[in-house]
Amino acid sequence: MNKTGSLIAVTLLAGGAFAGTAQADKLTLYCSAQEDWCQLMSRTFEETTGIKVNMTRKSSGETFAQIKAESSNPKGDVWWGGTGDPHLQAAEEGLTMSYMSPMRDQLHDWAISQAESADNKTIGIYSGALGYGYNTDLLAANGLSEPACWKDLLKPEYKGHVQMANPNSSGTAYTTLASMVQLFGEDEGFEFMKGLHANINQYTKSGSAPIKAAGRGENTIGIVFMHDAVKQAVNGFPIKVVAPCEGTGYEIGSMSIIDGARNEDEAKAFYDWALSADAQALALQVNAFQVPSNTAAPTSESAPDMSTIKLIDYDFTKYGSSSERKRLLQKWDEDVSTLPQ
Ligand code: S7P
Repeated sequence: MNKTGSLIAVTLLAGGAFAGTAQADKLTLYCSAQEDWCQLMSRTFEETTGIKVNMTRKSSGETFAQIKAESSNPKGDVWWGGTGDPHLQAAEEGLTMSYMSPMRDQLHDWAISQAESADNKTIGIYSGALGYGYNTDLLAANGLSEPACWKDLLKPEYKGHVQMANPNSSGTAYTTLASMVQLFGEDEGFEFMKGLHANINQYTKSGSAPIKAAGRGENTIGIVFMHDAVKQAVNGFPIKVVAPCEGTGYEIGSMSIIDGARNEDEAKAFYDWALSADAQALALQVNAFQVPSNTAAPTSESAPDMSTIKLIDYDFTKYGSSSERKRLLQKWDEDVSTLPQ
């Protein structure tokens, strides 16, 4: 059997059996989920297929920028994880390729909608709601009131106590910016971001860093995906998770094959495997509490219950478009990040 044929055999073995055929082949994986999850996915795929994985973890916006910079000589094969908006932008800019996985009929509608809106150049692998978390010990020690809404975070008492990532590098932070614009309207959304800026102690590169810092007691309030805050609480840190009272945005975490991938067959084998229930169940081993896109994959009892959270009707097509993402980021750079604190 030739290389392509044997990989397809690996991919299509029935009943979740991706195992068996040892390959001396390789895959370059760009990963934008949490480092521990990226490593577990890489290791398990290697063990399952024999395909050697060279994985690099970077935040969503950073990975998008890297794929764009490498587009004349692509080095990566698959981009797995990270918020859907930059995956959609990559699709629109021709940086990723169309692929119809045989695993598609096992997925939730929202995962397939993500693919359909981008000519099948990306697909949903998980979803999760945006919110924030705070360190209950630090809040009490500083005599601060308990925040429950987005607008609570503008109170002067929280000056220097709030952390979020930079929306240029981080998909989480871009989701925050786009969510505020959709929730409050563009003018009020940017007024909110300006007011928030006055209370921010640091814009981090990675989206989950603010809540990890809160877990360690180095920051009080972190604006993050709720599942990233739950992970800190489950790991034993004094973190309370907030679904903001006004409502909130959410992500469809995505996966794409890079256009011009040097290892296209291996990329498709990874893609199919990553959509399986078995691969998605690995999330629970690293306390990744997103909602998986495979309908048969288990969800933890600790995961935020999306049905009880007031979610906005996030317009992924608009806010994942190249023009809108560039415009909002430029406006944030010029009108918000330059303000004195
Ligand atoms: O895996 C956790 C998670 O929050 O990380 C992704 C995130 O985009 C990566 O971090 P950045 O915000 O720094 O880009 C999310 O997709 C995912 O839910």
